[in-house]
Amino acid sequence: MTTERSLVLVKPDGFKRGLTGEVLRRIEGKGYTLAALAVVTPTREQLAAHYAEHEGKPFYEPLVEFMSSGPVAAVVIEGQDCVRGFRSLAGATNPTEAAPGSIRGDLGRDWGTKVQQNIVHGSDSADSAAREIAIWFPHLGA
Ligand code: YYY
Ligand code: MG
Repeated sequence: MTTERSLVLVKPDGFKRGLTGEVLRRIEGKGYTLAALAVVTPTREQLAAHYAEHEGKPFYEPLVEFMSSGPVAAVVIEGQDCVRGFRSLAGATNPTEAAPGSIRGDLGRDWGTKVQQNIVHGSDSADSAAREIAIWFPHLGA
């Protein structure tokens, strides 16, 4: 059994639409626990670190612009295989293609902008989770 942590963000679109509680309900309903929770308006520096792997891609600038446009809820979740498990709860990156039943499939859609406003971020590996948790919660140990 692998108990691990993942970093979840309720992005500015989800936060503004009042969907934070709905996302947390799904996380807790799945049996994951909340290890940390904060509301923050991301700085460009935080986003540059968080999205370093995407720097230089065509969607990078609009993504950083969108992500810094308002508050997000940053959440550290904990549970067995929760990195993969939350990615499954979140659904495919493009909300138009995300399966019904998933957060993005049920609640997101492509708003016709350059950035897919897809409600949530979830770490894609245990290594990414450790790196991202250090960005959003520097006081938490790995
Ligand atoms: O991990 P995930 O969020 O599902 O997707 P990534 O490939 O890591 O991309 C991060 C973020 O960038 C995505 O949630 C939306 C945005 N994005 C985009 O606007 N256009 C793309 N073609 C790919 C990603
Ligand atoms: Mg990703």
